[in-house]
Amino acid sequence: MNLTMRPDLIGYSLAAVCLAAASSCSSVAETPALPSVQVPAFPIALDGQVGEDFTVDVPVTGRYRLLLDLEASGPGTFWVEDYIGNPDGRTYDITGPLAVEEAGKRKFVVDGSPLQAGEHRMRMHGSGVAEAKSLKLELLREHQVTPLILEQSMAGDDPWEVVWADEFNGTGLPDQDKWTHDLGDWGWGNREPQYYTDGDSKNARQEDGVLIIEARPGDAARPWTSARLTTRGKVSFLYGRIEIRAKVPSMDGTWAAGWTLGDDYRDEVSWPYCGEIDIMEAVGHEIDDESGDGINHGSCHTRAFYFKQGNHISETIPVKSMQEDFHVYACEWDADQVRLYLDGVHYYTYDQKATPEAWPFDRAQNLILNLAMGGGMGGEIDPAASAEGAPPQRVIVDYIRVLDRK
Ligand SMILES: [Ca+2]
Repeated sequence: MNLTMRPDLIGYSLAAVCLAAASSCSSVAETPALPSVQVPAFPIALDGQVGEDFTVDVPVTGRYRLLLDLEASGPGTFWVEDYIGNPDGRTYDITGPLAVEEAGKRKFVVDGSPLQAGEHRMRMHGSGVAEAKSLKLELLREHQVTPLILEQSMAGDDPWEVVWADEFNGTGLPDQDKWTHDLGDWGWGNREPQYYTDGDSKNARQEDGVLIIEARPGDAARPWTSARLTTRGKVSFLYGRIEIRAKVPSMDGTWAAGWTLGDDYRDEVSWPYCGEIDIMEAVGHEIDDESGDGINHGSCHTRAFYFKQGNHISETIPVKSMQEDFHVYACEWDADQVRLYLDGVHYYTYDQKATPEAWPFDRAQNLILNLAMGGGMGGEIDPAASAEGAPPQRVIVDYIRVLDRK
């Protein structure tokens, strides 16, 4: 393993310490207001046919809250598209569907849309007749460059050695030295309905030696809450063996995942250029409720090969009793290949290296653990999941480890 401190971040920790010191004696110091943007192009008329374009100057790269005031003439569904006219022909939905049931005024609040600094051409879309009165963007959290990269040796024959791990032997919230929470409900690129909370132990906690990520039914504003943990902003990895020992839920609509995402990710336009490795990916509608038998999906997504253009390279492997029994979902990633394993059985290889668009895996990736609901892959959520007395929908992770060998 090699340690790399990013040269541009030397002094970063010191600055953070100074900020912390300033705020601790803060009877005089004030927390600076986070940037926000009131978009001047509004109001915008929507007639159910043609979306209107507008321009937003995003001040800093980070996650934003979008506040939209809308006056509708009747039922309809509205959403905001980013990167109009992008050259790769893709559609970037940064709000998910905003549904109006009847005529009247509505205020929508969407948290967490990741946006890069700079000028964005956006478009309002609507399936109904309405006037969008105003749109405001408020920075929730500035993007944090990951300060530490661990590079693993994959060359030798020695036994595997753990270089980084979370065994989840603590209690309460996940270890804040290892994880940050992605927050919000912007749809996560897949029109997923869950709100990912930040620092709520109901959705993510350590307990009895495991991490529990729990999706919970909520209210009309937040029909589901859950959690998505990432090592981004703390530590990321270049090569290595990654092991996730976990149980996943079988309820229809659940979508459990343990995966990596490239450090280059800033917002949806930087995906899948940044690369993604899906090590554990299981959806409830493919798991038998009685036996718990189902399948795991192993995939890599790159700009050359990814699911939205239908050519991603993916394999499935049957898994017994996924809900009741722990299984080890693993990845071995070196300079030439990404290989995936289920309980030690090799079932997947990605070795496309012809172009940088096919092989972003020479750059660091961070780890993510999450439980989504619905969306493109999770599918329709079983109403029984939110019924009174329904069993909790949980991903249970015994450990996640990164290993190398000399
Ligand atoms: Ca454990």
